[in-house]
Amino acid sequence: MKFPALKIPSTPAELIPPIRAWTGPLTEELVRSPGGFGLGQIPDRVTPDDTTTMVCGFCSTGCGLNVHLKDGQAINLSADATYPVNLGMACPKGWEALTPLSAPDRGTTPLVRRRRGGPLESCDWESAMVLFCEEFKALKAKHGPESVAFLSTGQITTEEMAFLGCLFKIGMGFIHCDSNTRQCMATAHVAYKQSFGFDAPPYTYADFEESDVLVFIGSNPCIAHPIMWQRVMRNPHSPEILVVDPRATETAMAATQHYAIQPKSDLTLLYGLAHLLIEMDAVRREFIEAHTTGFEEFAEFVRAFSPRHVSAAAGISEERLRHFAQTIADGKRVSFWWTMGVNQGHESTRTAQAIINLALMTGSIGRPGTGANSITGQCNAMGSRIFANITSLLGAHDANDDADRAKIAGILGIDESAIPREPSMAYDEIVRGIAEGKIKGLWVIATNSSHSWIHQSEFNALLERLDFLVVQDLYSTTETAQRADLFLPAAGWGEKEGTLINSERRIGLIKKIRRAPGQALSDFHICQLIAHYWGCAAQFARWTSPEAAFALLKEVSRNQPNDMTGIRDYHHIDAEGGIQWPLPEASLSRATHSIEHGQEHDCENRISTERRLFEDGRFFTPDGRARFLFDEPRAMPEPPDDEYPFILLTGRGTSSQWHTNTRTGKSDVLRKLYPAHCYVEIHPTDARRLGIRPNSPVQLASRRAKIRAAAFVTPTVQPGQIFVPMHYREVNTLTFPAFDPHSRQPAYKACAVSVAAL
Ligand SMILES: Nc1nc2c(c(=O)[nH]1)N[C@H]1C(S)=C(S)[C@@H](COP(=O)(O)OP(=O)(O)OC[C@H]3O[C@@H](n4cnc5c(=O)[nH]c(N)nc54)[C@H](O)[C@@H]3O)O[C@H]1N2
Ligand SMILES: Nc1nc2c(c(=O)[nH]1)N[C@H]1C(S)=C(S)[C@@H](COP(=O)(O)OP(=O)(O)OC[C@H]3O[C@@H](n4cnc5c(=O)[nH]c(N)nc54)[C@H](O)[C@@H]3O)O[C@H]1N2
Ligand code: SF4
Ligand SMILES: [Mo]
Repeated sequence: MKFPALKIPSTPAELIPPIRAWTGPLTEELVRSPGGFGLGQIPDRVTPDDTTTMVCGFCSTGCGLNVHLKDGQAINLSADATYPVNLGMACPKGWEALTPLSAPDRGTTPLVRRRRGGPLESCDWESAMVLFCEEFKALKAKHGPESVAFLSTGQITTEEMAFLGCLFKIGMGFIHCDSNTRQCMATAHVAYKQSFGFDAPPYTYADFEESDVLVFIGSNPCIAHPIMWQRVMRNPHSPEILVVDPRATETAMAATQHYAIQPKSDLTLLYGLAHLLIEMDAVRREFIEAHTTGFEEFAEFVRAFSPRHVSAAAGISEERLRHFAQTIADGKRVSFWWTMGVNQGHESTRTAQAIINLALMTGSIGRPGTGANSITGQCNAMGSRIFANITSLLGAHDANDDADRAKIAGILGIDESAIPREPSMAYDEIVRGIAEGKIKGLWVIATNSSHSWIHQSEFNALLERLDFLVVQDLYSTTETAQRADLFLPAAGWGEKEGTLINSERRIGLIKKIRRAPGQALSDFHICQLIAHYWGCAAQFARWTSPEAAFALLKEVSRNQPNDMTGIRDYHHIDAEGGIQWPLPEASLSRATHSIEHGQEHDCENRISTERRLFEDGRFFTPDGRARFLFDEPRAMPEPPDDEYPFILLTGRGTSSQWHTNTRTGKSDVLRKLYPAHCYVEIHPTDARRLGIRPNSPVQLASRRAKIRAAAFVTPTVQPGQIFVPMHYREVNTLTFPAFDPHSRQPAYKACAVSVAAL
């Protein structure tokens, strides 16, 4: 990185004068003035001494939290009893959501590294912006528009994601970008798109309460989605709860049936269940004939998946397999739920579709208590899947369809030729691009890739090869930020406005209930600033505020399956307790019409709080039919052998830890609720054989790294398998970089390791 002459450092954070609200155009003068960023005022939708409701910014459940303010400062929060998602409940992270915002390592000014190996030093925004633009422009001029990429997130607002994607591709003229949603939801996205014609999780949380059979596959909601699990616990039908997980998780222990299958035998198991359901004649032929295609071929295909064959592959007795199938056959309202045990695998898309196939063949979709339901992860994974402008054109449009291009260009007020036609590389391809010297600049926003990406040591070594690395985060201390050439301090949840879309497609609002520290800016505002300095602000003249951006996104959604043109504005979302898509404008005018005729007093009451998709049996494919999609199962990419005889499973450890712990690690309360150092769950038989005692140190080794962990001797893992939570930095030094061919999602959940006492 070359370093231009810059005015560094700027005014220390504590000397910054009181912040004035910024309403005018983004002039150089305003930008230069540290007080000119419009950070300070609590918008008028929040009253300074009152309580306001907003959604939580951790997981995709999207709970409503009441934030209590005094003198314009958020002082406390509580779970909202009226919000339709959580009905007065919250998990430890939600209760502690304000604490991480006050952490001492918050970024308060931009930071720059003037020389390789040197420290990160404070600078002002103008210098940071000049550097950002000069470096990326120089790379573009020298190496072309494919030489700079960004990696972003499912954890900023929908408006910010959309702005970022448009700024990068349309304004700055680059092509390659992806987000941590690839690590998380890419499989569900591709599976739904191929099977249903659109990325559309069909359920509403009421389905947790209305099912009589719930099947959870590779999903541990007790830990990862505790409030969804509370909804299951409210189910009044004494449901059968089936859990498919190699581990006896907290969820499995609370279930009525646990199938501790061999890791990555899900696809075979699911085809085996389809085989048995056909054999038992437990399929709904009328539904299949009216609403699907490909069933006959699928039925022929699963003939080979005899109970004997499946039992051997999955490690489940034939008798139990039959019991599993019989439970589905006996259910009146069967729902299937899956999460990362499915999405993070080498054949994950077909596995997710094997679940979808079971729902289709039994007609378990479009009715209360049913569905093939992917539970999402991050607070705005759903926003990222549709509006990030990364893999598809904004709002799930097609960058090579002329009508779509014209529509988006018209809404954004830009020249259609500015929209690139080239597809973006996926996350792993961007990483490969760095290795091959094609990607030379990287901008990382709201993700901590240096901890969370698979085969971490390779990734971190590759970051060293970049000419310029920018990291935009709340904290300057993250593993990724510590490697940056330029760090941009971001405002977090609670310090900005915008919308998040939860697992059941509910659009919820976050509000600004406190000032960001120092000169930290919202990601939205940083995009405005970059547009200004890059010289493309004219293309973003309509993106004046998050709410103005939301109005654009509403238009983008018009006539799409996720049509949300019926949402009026942020106040409407607030008043409704969140609004699920779709809500086309037409449905709202019907409501208004009935008010005029005196049938309804309050049009808001017209929107039911729990809506599911496909009630009419029509899917989003061109012929309106869902597809049965399937493939032969393939062997695990790195199976255990003599040298590395254990299978390493990874995932969430406790409900108090969030991913790489940059936020949850800042709370004294949460830190008391989980082990401080990396631990490994190992079966007592294996522990005894290897001379490992409870709590003693062990070495875990894969072909890529060796790490140290404390032994947690427990029968919840099977012999020959171990589990390490993803929250500890070490874990991804071990993982093996294999990817599903359709979704390119990393197969985090299984690789070969050895275990030894230390
Ligand atoms: N507390 C907390 N909650 C979170 C998060 C967090 O970091 N902390 N993160 C959020 C995010 S982004 C996500 S994506 C979700 C993840 O939510 P989940 O997917 O429920 O959580 P994981 O623990 O990653 O994985 C679920 C289970 O998959 C199992 N598994 C491993 N291999 C296999 C296999 O081959 N087959 C099957 N059937 N199961 C297997 C693991 O044993 C694990 O119990 O959680 C969200 N909620
Ligand atoms: N081995 C293994 N690895 C895994 C997984 C696994 O199961 N096993 N799960 C994968 C999954 S599902 C996921 S989702 C990923 C998660 O991996 P990451 O996304 O890397 O994890 P986070 O800790 O959530 O990182 C988010 C970062 O964004 C910052 N941040 C928070 N809010 C904002 C904001 O508003 N603006 C900005 N600019 N920054 C913000 C936080 O401080 C934090 O540094 O990990 C993946 N990695
Ligand atoms: S369950 Fe998820 S959304 Fe609800 S309070 Fe906990 S972290 Fe927040
Ligand atoms: Mo995730």
